[in-house]
Amino acid sequence: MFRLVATISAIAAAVSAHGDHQEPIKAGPHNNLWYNTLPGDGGTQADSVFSGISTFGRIAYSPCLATEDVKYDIAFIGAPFDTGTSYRPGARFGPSGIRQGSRRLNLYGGYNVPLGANPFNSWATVIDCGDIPVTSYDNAWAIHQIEEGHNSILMREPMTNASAPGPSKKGKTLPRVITLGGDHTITLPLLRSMNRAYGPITVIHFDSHLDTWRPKVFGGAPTHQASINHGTYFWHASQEGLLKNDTNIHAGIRTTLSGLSDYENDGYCGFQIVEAREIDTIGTEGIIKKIRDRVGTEQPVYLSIDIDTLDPAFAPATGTPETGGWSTRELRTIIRGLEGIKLVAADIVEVAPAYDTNAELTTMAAADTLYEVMTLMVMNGPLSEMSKKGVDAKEEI
Ligand SMILES: [Mn+2]
Repeated sequence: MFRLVATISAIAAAVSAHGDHQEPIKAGPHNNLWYNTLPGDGGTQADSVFSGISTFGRIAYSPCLATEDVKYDIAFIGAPFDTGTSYRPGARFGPSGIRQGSRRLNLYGGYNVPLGANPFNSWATVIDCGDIPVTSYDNAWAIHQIEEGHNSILMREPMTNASAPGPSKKGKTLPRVITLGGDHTITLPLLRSMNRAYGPITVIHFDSHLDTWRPKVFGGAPTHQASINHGTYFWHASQEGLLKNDTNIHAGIRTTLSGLSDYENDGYCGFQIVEAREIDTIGTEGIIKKIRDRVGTEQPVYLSIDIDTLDPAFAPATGTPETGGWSTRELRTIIRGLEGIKLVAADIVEVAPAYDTNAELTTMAAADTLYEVMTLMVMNGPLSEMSKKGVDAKEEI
């Protein structure tokens, strides 16, 4: 009995001691729980990293599509759509899976050692806007919903330097948007939205597949709607003039083809190809150089990442896995090599958590990859300042 009392006293003393160092929680449903007065577990004051509702990296949630009152510099938004998939469905659960996989990102504060910056503690206001409501019964309507939802978030005044000129078509500074897919079809409505803001845009595309297939080749196009899917969306984007001519590049490609004409068609769509196996000869540095040489640092760039860029050993939970891919370490290194490129928006797609390991390999890889992307965006400063920064970065190479 004495030992029990002594233990309780010790706990009470420890809680009291911690309480001396910690601001009391002022609001929230858990504010009366003594253990939430304990300091420093990396989460919000009301929750630890392993409790509470998931947002990307445990950043603040705001239902941006329901209100225009909230301001941000970088917004995460989910597009839970997977009815354009040719093989394994399930990417509609990608946004919630990636958020779950991202919980521990800022447990120790979130400082990115190789890039020397902290995307969770910077000039930028970063929030999670939740998901765009997407119907699973009508692809045409879903694609329309994704374009309009994305555009609503993209076209607002950012928190920082809202009145300064920026790189949009109208010369404005806009916030950046990172979209959590969703199968890769979503990139078509996202590029339509980007086109309304920036005009034709340069794309860096990480994938094991080309995704420029002509609809007759991929899926057979029995109807117009069937012609728009996760293997053809870049063909449509090219036809619609959404891609800036001959400045786009794929990296990580290793798919089988209907024939070499697929590569010719890819060139017509405005892409250069970096094969996954090139890493064996030119390494990550060689791949980074090819991408940088292709897109430069002067123009706005859209970044689209299919998680199947990674080998299925590292990311098994995806729609169309291809062996022979890069490791998570290699992809993260290559993405960090894009420092100084004007990333104005990004997506990560084809994360289908139902096929993941119990250890959350794929959702964790997606979250960590986006951590590199958001760090690059923060390092570039507000879009109003990107021109100067971009030139500086180019000179350093
Ligand atoms: Mn793919």
